[in-house]
Amino acid sequence: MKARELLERHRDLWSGATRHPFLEGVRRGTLPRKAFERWLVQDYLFVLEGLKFQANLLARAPRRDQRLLIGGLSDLEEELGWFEEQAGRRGLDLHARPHPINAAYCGFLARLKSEAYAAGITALWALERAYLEAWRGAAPGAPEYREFVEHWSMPEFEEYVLRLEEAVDAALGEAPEEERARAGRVFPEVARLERDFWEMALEGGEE
Ligand code: MP5
Repeated sequence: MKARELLERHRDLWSGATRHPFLEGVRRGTLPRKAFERWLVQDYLFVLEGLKFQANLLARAPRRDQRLLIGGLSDLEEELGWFEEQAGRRGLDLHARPHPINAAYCGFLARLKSEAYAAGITALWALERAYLEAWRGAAPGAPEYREFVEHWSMPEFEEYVLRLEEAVDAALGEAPEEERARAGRVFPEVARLERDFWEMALEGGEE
């Protein structure tokens, strides 16, 4: 099994994760400001958890993936600073409670810390690839959101996602059958959680 096959196998779910009215609103500039702000605050909390998840993955990574994951971690830390700046500009408080949908996604990542590396690297690739496709689909984006579209559409980010895909293929290539199967189930879970995350941002529910 290769990473690409997972994309093909779950095409409908993947489409739900990467195309959403939230993103259409970003593209056209019709997204309610509240929805964007909700997404911004919740995504900051998600990235904070993502940093811990990735640090744990690095600790277990084969030698060949260490540089890639260290680079990713360093970018993530910078991204947190960028979120803080963006939130400050908009007067948003980042000390919010995670929305239940966000908490579910973070819980899923936390549980992967005690699973095989192949499952973890598959999840990381899937969630980064989801953002690459989602934000690229919103390009060029309304002026007020353009910086965000560009952030996850940069060629450097695409390159990172491609390197992660190679890491997934290598990990799947050497994992025992049971771990490969688990990685195969992790992929659609990420796709569902990504779709739910957009839904949460757009629909809100409890703050
Ligand atoms: C990413 C993200 C991409 N920020 N938020 C969600 C819900 N999924 C994926 O991760 P990164 O580390 O910000 O590129």
